Amino acid sequence: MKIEALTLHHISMPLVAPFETSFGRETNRQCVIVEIKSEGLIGYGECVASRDPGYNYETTGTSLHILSEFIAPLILGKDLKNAAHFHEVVSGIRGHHLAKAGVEMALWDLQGKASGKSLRELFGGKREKVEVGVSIGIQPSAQSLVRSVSEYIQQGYARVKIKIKPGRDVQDASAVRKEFPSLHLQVDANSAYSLTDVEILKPLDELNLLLIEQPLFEDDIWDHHKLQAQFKTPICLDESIVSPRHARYAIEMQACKIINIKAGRLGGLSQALLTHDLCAENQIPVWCGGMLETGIGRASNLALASLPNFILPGDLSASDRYYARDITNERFTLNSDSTIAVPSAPGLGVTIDQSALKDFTLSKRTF
Ligand code: OSB
Ligand code: MG
Repeated sequence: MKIEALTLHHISMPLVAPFETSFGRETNRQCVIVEIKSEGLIGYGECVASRDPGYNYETTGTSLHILSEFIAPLILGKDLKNAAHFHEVVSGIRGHHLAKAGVEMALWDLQGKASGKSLRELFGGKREKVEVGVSIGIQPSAQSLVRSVSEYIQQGYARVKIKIKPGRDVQDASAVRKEFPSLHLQVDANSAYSLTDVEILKPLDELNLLLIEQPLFEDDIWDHHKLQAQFKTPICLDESIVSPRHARYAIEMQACKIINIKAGRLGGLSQALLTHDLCAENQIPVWCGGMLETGIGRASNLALASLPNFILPGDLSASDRYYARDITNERFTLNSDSTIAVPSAPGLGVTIDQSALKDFTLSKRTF
């Protein structure tokens, strides 16, 4: 695939409701849409870095810098063997996985369009629809959280994740569990605790949770091992697993029993596929994480989640849970069995609403 032009769209989209985590609150979600021209086709990708360095060190600003100054010169005018080849081409750039993954997604979209195959087919995914859940941010009170959970259950979500932080953990989770005794429920701390907080977190172990996601530092694996040894509830790592190699460390250290897969965090879809396979070989179930994606990233996540070792429901909700207006013409809807259909058209299987993209654009640059 000959890379003829690269366009970066820095966008900001209003969320239907603010999303609050232990690291901050987002009302408008920023990201970078990557557009690549190759041999008469256009591929799109989504770089999921947000405005602030709260989830990890990357931001829309750092990704625009890395994409413009370092990645664009490495690929423009080049003839790449395929989408996965990109990972080798940029291997000299340390880190910046979210920036790299945005480009790789656009290349997979192109590879699919050129071969007439959907991403699901390219990945060898078996499912035509995937089980999904909803990730609910921190609410003003435990009471309003219970109300919010109840609304999502009514909409058909069969699995709920709630965000926790110090001071808003056991009480919130207990309130939800009390109201919904058999709900598939999990919590995500986004690295808000340290090992000295074990006593605070311990009551969570009695709430029959599916998993506890990333309680400790974003670059830690060893302390998670120590924590997992004290909990019967599976610990699931998100932030800490930044490559297939880190997944291997975590598995060898018995730091977790479940891994959250995000192509962005891992450095691209090729690395997400490798991580999926490694986890499958080691009987570690995985599920697809989310980063409040637009229809572009959501299509990519759905294709990924169609692979067999995606055993738990993903953080992949319907478009209307995030955005009143999206940048894809296609909107994803929830089926009554808490699933969403995997796109089947070539590539990502979505088309761009150009006027929406334009309306949400803060800046645009073509190389
Ligand atoms: O930790 O999973 C996370 C959103 C932004 C950054 C980090 C996370 C999240 C979510 C939202 O939990 C998941 C979704 O896209 O629905
Ligand atoms: Mg998480």
